Amino acid sequence: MTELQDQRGRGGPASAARGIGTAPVGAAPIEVRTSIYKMMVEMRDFEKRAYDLFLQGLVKGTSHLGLGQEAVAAGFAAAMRPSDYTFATYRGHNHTLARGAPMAAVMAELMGRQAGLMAGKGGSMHLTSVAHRMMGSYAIVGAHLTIANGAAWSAKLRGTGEVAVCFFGDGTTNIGAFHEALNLAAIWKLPVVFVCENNRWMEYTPISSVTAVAHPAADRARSYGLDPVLVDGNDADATYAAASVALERARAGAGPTLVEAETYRHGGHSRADPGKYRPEAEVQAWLARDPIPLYRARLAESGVDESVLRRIEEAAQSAVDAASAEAAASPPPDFSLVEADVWADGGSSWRR
Ligand SMILES: Cc1ncc(C[n+]2csc(CCOP(=O)(O)OP(=O)(O)O)c2C)c(N)n1
Repeated sequence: MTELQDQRGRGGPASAARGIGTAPVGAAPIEVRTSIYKMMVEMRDFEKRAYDLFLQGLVKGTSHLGLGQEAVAAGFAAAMRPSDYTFATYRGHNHTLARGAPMAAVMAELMGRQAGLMAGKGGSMHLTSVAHRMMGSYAIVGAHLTIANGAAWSAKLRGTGEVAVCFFGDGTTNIGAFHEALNLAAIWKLPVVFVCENNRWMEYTPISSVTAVAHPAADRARSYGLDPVLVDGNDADATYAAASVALERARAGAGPTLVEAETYRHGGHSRADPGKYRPEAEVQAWLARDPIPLYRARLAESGVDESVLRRIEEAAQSAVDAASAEAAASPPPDFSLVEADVWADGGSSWRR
């Protein structure tokens, strides 16, 4: 391996510009790869519909789409065991769906309906489903890295073999909690995988303008005694391969991994942001590397029949139609729920 372990399958526009080589990645079994494609198509259709429903005034509050970043969520989720934990940011729709949370409940949550994942009281930025080991979407940048450490420490003490996987953006690497969490995880050899989804922009600021190194996560790994891992985040085979290695390492007791997945958000930072501050050539270069058509072509090359791919796509559309209708038919949360789930005992008697 070179100084920077480059696990990227094809290399994005950025890597081409920097002349970083491309490394082949071991392909997963074809059933796993078609399931990854299915996940990505469902995420894409779900988020596009969520955006339409936002424009119609039906999705409430703010939301942050992961359009363009699906290969990170899908590749990792496919490699995880059902008992592993996910921690995500406010850009967490894809990660929640990837862990198997029902689409109708996620859509209803975005719409503030009682059938929502948290009875419509959390909304897009707080998606959580403990039953699916989706341990929350965190709006405070960096906060959840230390919480993921807690879950990993608990798993280690209990000897369960569970791994905590924590997703965050490139901007998070300049937050104190990032460094504290990485250091503690390394010292205690915690079974945790930190995944930086480097989409190059932290809100409206390019990460390159505020960071002294080219790879905001990978270039800092050595500071914690970890090997740098850089992966093409738009290549689902590459994210799956990187996830498999990191999860195995964690389960074997070898401690944390810090993965930097290079990717791009197709839209703006949050719901109403058109993202016009980004250079058009950059946007176009990344749109040309959309992870979904790339993966579709790769599967077709690998012998997956066109009819199979089309069935997956039609089924995803039908699932989103059904989920949206079910969510829209649900009422807003009943007032009686106002004090439910606000404290660990499910009530608020502790306040009195
Ligand atoms: C501690 C903290 N500081 C600032 C903010 C405001 N804020 C919300 S999102 C964001 C950008 C984060 O960028 P990044 O980590 O790259 O994630 P991305 O949105 O690209 O997924 C900021 C600064 C916040 N939510 N929390």
